[in-house]
Amino acid sequence: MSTPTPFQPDVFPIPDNLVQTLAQAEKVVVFTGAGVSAESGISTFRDGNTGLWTRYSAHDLATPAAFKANPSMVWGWYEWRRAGVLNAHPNPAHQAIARLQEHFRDFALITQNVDDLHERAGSIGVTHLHGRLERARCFACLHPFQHPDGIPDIPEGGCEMQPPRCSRCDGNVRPGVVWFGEALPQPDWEHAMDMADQCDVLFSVGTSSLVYPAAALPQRALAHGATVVQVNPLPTPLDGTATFNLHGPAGVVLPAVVAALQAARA
Ligand code: BJW
Ligand code: ZN
Repeated sequence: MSTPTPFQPDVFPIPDNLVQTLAQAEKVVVFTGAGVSAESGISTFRDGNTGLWTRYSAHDLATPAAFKANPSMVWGWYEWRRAGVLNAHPNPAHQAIARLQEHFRDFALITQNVDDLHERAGSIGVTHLHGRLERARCFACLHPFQHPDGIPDIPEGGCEMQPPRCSRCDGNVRPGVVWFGEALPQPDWEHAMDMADQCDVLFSVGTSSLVYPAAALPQRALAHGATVVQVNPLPTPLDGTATFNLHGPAGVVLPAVVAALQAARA
C-alpha cells in the first residue's frame, strides 16, 4: 500500500536545472494570458472552436470604432462576459501563482486578462495591461462607472443592451478594457517593461504571444539574459526562444512548479 505524500512534485516533471534557477532567483515576473483562466471555464480568444475570436468578430466588438457604431451590441456582449467572470472561480493555476509570490523578494504579476481571478486567488498588486471588466468608464470623459451589485442574467453571446449614461457628461459608458488600436495604461506598461528588463526569471503562462506590445515582454527578459519559462499546452511563437517550454495545462504545471520549489527549499 502506498503512503500519501503531502505534495507531488512529479505530477508534472519540472527540470532540475529550472528548480535550481528558481531557488536562486530574487526577481520574478509571471506574465499571464487567457489560458490561465481557461480551467475556470473562461473562454480564451484564439483556441480552436472555443476561442472568442473564432466565434465572435473582434473587428465588430473590440475596437473604439465598433463601440461608436453599435454601443448596445458591444455593451451587451461585454455584460455577458462580465457575468461569466462573476460566476467563475479561481483554479489551481491562479492559486499556484498566488503561492509563488510568497517565495520571492521581488515579484510582479502582469496579466493581459480582464477578469479578477488572480486577485480572488489571493495575488496582490496585479498589473492589468488590457484593463478590467469591472472598471467601466465614460467613453467621452473617462469618468468611472460603478456597476450595480449582482450578476446580470444575459443570454449566451450577449444581447443588445443600452450602455449606462455617464453621471458627469451623459455620454455612453464603455467596458473598462483595452481595445485594438488603443494604448495600454501607461504606468502599468512602464512597470511591466521595467520588471521584464530587470527580472531573473519570467514565466509566460497561457498566452498565444501574438498580441503586441504585451507579447514583447518575454523577449525583453531574454534580451538581458533572464530565464524565460513558457507554460502552455500548445506551441506558440515563443517556443523557439524560451529557455524552458513546459507543455501542459497551467493548472497542472504551476502547482508542480510550486511543489518542486518548496521541496528544493525544504
Ligand atoms: C492554455 C490553457 C491552459 C489554453 N493552460 N495555457 C506589432 C505587430 C502587429 C500588430 C501590432 C503590433 N503592435 C501592435 C499591434 C496591433 C495590435 C496587435 O497586437 N495585433 C495583433 C493581434 C496582430 N495591438 C494593439 O492594438 C494594442 N494597442 C496598441 O498597440 O496601441 C498602440 C497605440 C499607442 C499609442 C496610442 C494609441 C495606440 C492593444 C491590444 C489590446 C488587446 N485587447 C484584447 C481584448 C481585451 C478586451 C477583451 O477582453 O475583450 O486583449 S484582444 C485579446 O488578446 C485580449 C487578450 O488580452 C489578448 C491576448 O490574448 P491571450 O491572452 O494570449 O489569449 P489567446 O486566446 O490568444 O491565447 C490563449 C493561450 O492559452 C493559447 O496559446 C492556448 O494554447 C493557451 N491555453 N488552455 C495554459 N489550461
Ligand atoms: Zn462622461
